[in-house]
Amino acid sequence: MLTDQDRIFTNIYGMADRSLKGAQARGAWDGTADLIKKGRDWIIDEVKGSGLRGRGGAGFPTGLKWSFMPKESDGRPSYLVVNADESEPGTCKDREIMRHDPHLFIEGCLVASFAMNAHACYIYIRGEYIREREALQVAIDEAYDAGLLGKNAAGSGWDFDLYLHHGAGAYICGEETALLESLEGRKGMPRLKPPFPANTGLYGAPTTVNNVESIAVVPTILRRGAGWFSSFGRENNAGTKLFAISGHVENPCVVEEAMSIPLQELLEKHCGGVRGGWKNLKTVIPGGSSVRCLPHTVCDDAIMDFDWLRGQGSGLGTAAVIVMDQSTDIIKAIWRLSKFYKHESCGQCTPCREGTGWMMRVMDRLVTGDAEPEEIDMLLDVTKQVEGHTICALGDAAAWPIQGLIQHYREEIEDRIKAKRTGRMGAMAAE
Ligand code: L3W
Ligand code: SF4
Repeated sequence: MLTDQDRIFTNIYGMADRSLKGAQARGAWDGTADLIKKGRDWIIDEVKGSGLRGRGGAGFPTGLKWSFMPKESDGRPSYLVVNADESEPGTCKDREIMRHDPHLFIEGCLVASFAMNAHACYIYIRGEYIREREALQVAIDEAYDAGLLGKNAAGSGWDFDLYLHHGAGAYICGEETALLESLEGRKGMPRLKPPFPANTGLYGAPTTVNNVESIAVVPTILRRGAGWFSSFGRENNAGTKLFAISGHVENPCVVEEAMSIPLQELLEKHCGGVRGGWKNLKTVIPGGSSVRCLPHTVCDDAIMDFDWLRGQGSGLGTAAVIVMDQSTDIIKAIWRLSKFYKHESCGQCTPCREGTGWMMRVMDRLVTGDAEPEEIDMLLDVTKQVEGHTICALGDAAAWPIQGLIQHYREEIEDRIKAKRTGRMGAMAAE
């Protein structure tokens, strides 16, 4: 269990002063130059040793990703790009960092950029986050005025500039290569990987794209030590983590907890539990909408980390925990996600462009019970044709929630089709 002293984000609810002065009083920008003077290898080794895995959805080891960046310049600049496009349904954790604890994040941008030999960092923030970008810009301006950014940033000897770029509201721009396209001024469409951004990223130069939370935790990891961070959670699932809990709980919230906390403990300790009690729980989507749901029977033992949830065919994703109680029409809930993915598909690859439309149209019929029973297996088959056959992960993201629905709630779908048919036949007999 995490105590208040263990929390990295001390102003997540905006109760304290978020200005530079307030942030410094809570420990931000403490000894930044000393951290930088310990050198690149030390920083990357500490991040590797901490076990930090990317907080944006994929859970890729952060230190390893940084080590893909070239150590020496080949004439091209290196860039850090921070993905602040936070668009995954249910996800609102980075928003709290940017509006209430922006200085920890900005300090992280400097330290991480130095470790990757980058003199410039771009933060790509989603268009709808208007108040957040205002708060962040105020903090960036404060940091420049105080000499923490710019030439000889924070007295470290490293020249560093930080730019805030506003997105325009497309989910796909949260995919790292679509984000880079958008940053370069083109339509946000994912690129084929490889090459990975570490090799050919922004403007063709070596680039690392990291999530806001991944970057914001780094200064504290360096100050308190890799061993401190890795003491939370299970092996390979280390650290503290922001969870965004929404849906049918008494008090939805964003909270920093230890990784690997049991789901029931997370909900009962911080959210007042499931509306109507634990037995009233129907399902949980544990990692933003792009993963398979967990039925109640699995939720009883659920551990909130990358490996446990993957073992159940689901995932931690962005750790946006969407809770649904027994009153939920689960078919309709997943149909709504299908509609979302169809709308957000960029359309450049056929399985996703056509598949998301197919899936949504069958889901339309499942919701009303107007489908033929054999369409359930046909829909499952379509999800398999989409999964793993697309340029980016949006295709998988559209397929997995439907697979979870059919895996865990097939009976409910069949009952609805049966009820509709019986009703139809009853009406025909009455005629
Ligand atoms: C160099 C290699 N770099 C991998 C890098 C790669 C990327 C990271 C992870 O995200 C997830 C999906 C959803 N050499 C490398 C390499 N990298 N191999 O590591 O890469 P990857 O391909 O595993 O994932 P991804 O395409 O970056 C897909 C989740 O993201 N998702 C979440 C969306 C979240 C939001 C939000 O609101 N925060 O939008 C959406 O699909 O779960 O697992 O940097 O370059 N050999
Ligand atoms: Fe675009 Fe979908 Fe293909 Fe991704 S999977 S590149 S969103 S069409």
